[in-house]
Amino acid sequence: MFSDKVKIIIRSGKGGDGHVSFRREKYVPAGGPDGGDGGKGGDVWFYADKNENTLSSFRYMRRYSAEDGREGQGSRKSGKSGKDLILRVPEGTIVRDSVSGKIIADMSGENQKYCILKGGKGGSGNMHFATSTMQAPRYAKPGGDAKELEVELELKLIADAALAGFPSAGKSSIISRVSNAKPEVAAYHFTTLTPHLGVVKVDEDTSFVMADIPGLIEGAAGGAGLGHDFLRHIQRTKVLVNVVDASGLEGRDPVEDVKRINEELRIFDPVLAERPMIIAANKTDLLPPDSDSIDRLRSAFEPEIKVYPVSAVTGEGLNDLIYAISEIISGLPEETVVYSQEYDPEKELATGASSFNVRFDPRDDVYVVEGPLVEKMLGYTNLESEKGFVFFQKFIREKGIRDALVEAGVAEGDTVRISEYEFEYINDGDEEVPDGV
Ligand SMILES: Nc1nc2c(ncn2[C@@H]2O[C@H](COP(=O)(O)OP(=O)(O)OP(=O)(O)O)[C@@H](O)[C@H]2O)c(=O)[nH]1
Ligand SMILES: [Mg+2]
Repeated sequence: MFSDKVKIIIRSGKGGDGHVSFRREKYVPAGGPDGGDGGKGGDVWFYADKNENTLSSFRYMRRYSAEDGREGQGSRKSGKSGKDLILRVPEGTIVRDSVSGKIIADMSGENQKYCILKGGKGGSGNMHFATSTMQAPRYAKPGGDAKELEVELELKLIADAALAGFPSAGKSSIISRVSNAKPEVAAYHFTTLTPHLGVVKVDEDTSFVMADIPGLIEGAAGGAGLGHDFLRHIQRTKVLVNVVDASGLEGRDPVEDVKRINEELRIFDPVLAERPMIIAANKTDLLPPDSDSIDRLRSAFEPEIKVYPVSAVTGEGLNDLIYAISEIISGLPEETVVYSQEYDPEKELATGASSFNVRFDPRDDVYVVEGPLVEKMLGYTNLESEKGFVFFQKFIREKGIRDALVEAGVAEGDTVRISEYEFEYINDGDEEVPDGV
């Protein structure tokens, strides 16, 4: 199985909490605050890696987390920062927000490294909060939140030329002769299951990247065979090489084969029909002396599409083919298409932090309030203390959570669940609760 599209969940590290402590020294009864800062949470990065060819390494695990920052310590010691998480992806990988499908980063061109999720900031320890009136602050800042996001990775290979053709036309045989790629070659259809990239050296200073993709069959553009996923890869290639078995040994007609492949390309993306193309008429070593295959191909497609008779077995004609491809590439503009960002996780998730959701759960007969806003509040509020509870009530009212509960149909005496806490809903009117925090 080849995976050129995977969904994973990534999470940056939470910032370490600031620490509350006081200096202890002999003969000093009450030392000053000396709680250190929490460490920063680790970031999540994507690196474009030339040695990676597929996304298959992401198939085994769904969740990828950077390390959390550690809590600060006494004696003004900072907590350790969490380790960054670096995810290596093949060049040409597009990272999308999986919900909206919007592009976060295209790991192509100049974009070789991208920090996709920043770790939470470390919280300040209580050593920072001593003032002339508050000499023994029992308060330290909690670390910044971790961020979590589901992303979809999609690989679009970046190759200059792609070999397209029916199964067993000899695509893998050709690429393994002319480049450093060594895909499997065999006499059965669909030998190649994943795209292979190879570097073709034309001369001392010229080379290009060639892609061997799994065989296409009729209906590939509509999802038949293995082809559909791989057609995506050739959208970015500059030159298409239509590889055809010119010997017609399997009882096929080479002219028809070329037409069918072209038709699949066109259906998949009409732009592909405009791409420069050449035909590699392969297996010439098997041609009977009186064969008219090459002539028929030429008269059907030249001069628009040039035909190159080759044999991947004897090597005949391969040099001419390589020069022809190289010539076309050198006449084309250099730049790779790099998609621009449509979704900035930093911004989107920051606004997400103020969100909450209210729903009625009929199974337990409770109203559930959930989301980063309440989770965060509960993280720094002690509901067991009176002050904490007063703050909580005020928060519920001011952030519109009570209104949302009312809208969802809550009535006096109903149960409301927030995280692991359950409360009885009491309509406390709109009277001001004294600001106790
Ligand atoms: N005689 C001869 N046989 C060839 C030539 N090129 C390929 N073959 C044979 O044709 C068969 C298929 O070759 P592959 O290179 O695996 O074909 P492919 O197009 O990559 O096939 P898929 O990966 O299944 O799409 C193998 O048995 C090859 O040895 C050639 O030029 N001459
Ligand atoms: Mg193959």
